Amino acid sequence: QAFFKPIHGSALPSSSNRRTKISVIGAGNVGMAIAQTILTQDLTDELTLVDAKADKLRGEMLDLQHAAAFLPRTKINASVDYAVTAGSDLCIVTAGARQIQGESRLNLLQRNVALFRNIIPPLANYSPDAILLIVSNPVDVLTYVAWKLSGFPTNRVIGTGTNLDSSRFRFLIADHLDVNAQDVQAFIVGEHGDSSVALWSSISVGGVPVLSFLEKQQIAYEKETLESIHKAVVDSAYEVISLKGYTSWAIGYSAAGLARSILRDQRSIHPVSVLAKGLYGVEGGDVFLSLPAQLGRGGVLGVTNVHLTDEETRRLRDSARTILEVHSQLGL
Ligand code: 6V0
Repeated sequence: QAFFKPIHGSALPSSSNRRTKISVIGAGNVGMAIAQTILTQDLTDELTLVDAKADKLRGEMLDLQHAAAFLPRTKINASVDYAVTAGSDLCIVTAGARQIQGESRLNLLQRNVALFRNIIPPLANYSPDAILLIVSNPVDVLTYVAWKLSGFPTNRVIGTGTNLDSSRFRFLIADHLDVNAQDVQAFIVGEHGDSSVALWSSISVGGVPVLSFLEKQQIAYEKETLESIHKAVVDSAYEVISLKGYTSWAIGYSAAGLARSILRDQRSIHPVSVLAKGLYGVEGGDVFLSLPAQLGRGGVLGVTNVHLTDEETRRLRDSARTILEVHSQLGL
């Protein structure tokens, strides 16, 4: 009962079976912002959503499907059953427990680790060749947990890490200099959160290294000014959450950009959470934190050898220590 008739002398060709599939786990504010950015940017042939709340999930799926006439063609599925994720190329995990009033961060983390025990093994089971992209917070610790629970090689387990912090950083520098944020190369590395490290020494705008340019022009800059920009980055998430209750659009674009680099083998460099042990002098155990990493179809292809000042190296190691302390509290 094909809708089309074959032209004379040929059979109807079946669709190409080289299809890409992305699964998004957690259809909350963040998961849906990621899903909608992926759809509008035409990044996949198939998009699958999983959440624990069946009604909300079906509502979100139908709402997206109803936009089909306005979007590139993408098959959209959803289920509470992980079987729906089978054969995914990329699984993006945004599921997370909400902090209960008065609950400690550690307790919230313990609940999220328990949640990951129900999420990661079935994902790994149904898509043994997938790349895992972890978004749920605290993202560095949970990326480590996902790596352990999946048994995947380190190149296929990535946390969104400071990709978003770096985008906020680039926005603030661009705003300060009145240039386009896309012309600002600047990285924040380390923990996604309070102990993140701004790499001031390697910032460039349109190929011009900013700090050495200012020094050559004998333009004085105050260390406090730089610190205040970094502080504004760290405070950004708290500010947005206090104003609208959650953050969603920027992490949506951030995660979709990573999905593009991975699935389209862009080999672009992003500050994302990777196993950092042995890199930049990070020692003391298996720790995931953000470093500028090259991403492609194989996942993490390598970590760039960016120059760090002694101070930046020291701060990065402190950031690693902060994350490792959490590991030890959790008994990981
Ligand atoms: P949300 O709106 O509460 O959504 C979480 C979703 O997870 C809900 O729909 C839940 O039903 C679902 N969920 C809970 N348990 C399960 C389970 N076992 N299986 C499947 N689904 C489940 O939260 P929101 O979307 O705002 O945030 C999600 C996570 O992203 C949080 O941990 C945030 O802290 C984190 N973010 C991380 C960012 C980053 O840069 N890494 C940025 C923003 C938010």
